[in-house]
Amino acid sequence: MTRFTHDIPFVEELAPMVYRCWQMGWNEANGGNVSWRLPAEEVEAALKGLPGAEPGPVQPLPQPQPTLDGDCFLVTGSGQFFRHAPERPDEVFGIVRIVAGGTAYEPLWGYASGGRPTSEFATHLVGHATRKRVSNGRERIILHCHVPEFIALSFLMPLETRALTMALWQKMPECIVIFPDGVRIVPPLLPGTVKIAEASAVELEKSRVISWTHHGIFASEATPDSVFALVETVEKAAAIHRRVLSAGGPQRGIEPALLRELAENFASMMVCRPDLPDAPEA
Ligand code: 2HA
Ligand code: ZN
Repeated sequence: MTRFTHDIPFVEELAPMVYRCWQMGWNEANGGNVSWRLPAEEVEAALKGLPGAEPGPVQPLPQPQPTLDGDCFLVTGSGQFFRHAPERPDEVFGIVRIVAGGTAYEPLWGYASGGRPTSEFATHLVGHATRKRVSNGRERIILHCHVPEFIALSFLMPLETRALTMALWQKMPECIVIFPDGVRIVPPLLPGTVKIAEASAVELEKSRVISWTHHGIFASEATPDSVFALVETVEKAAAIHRRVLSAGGPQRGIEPALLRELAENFASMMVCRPDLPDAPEA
């Protein structure tokens, strides 16, 4: 396989991951979006002297994000296809800087066909503001995908954070280690609105992974690789759970006692302690 290369190292790293999301069946047509918070100095160094790297007109943001002022983001464009990322990276992606105290953004590179950031940009920014604070700056990338098995569960299960989290944890031992913060549910809301952004921010206070009911997953992590792995693991557990439901429903699940042991043994690999039911009194 020929390796994808690009003058901007962040584009070189992200475009193959985005293409892989399409291959996985997670991002059909223009479905889904991704945004990556980048170190401003590294963006400046990468764009220096690059053709097409001209700051564009400053655009207002619907929700001010003062804690992101000065931050740069590599973001997929509105209406762009994940499938086209390696072929037309300068159309699929753009780089923007948050300016004016977090009330506006300035395009720095990309969106070559005259585009602009994804329609979900406001939600990505509120998500970044929340997760940057909660993770002390560790998390930098947010990925939104239309993952089919995970979406299917929003038609098959009660819309309850606890029930969904337990169902997924109880399907594979890795799950509680990889997403000990669980999966939190956002009710069905219109995509691209301030309302979904605000509802998402509430749930992102407590978890890196949220379910947009009947729509998809929205997940935050440190790197393209780690956010892909997080989504991949949740979707795998959702697939197992959906198969079990399709076969008549579970006869059993991984027991809470085993989940507690997993949480103890792998504590050093986990982002937090999982919220598990207490062990029964001996
Ligand atoms: O089409 O996925 O949520 C982009 C989207 C909106
Ligand atoms: Zn979507």
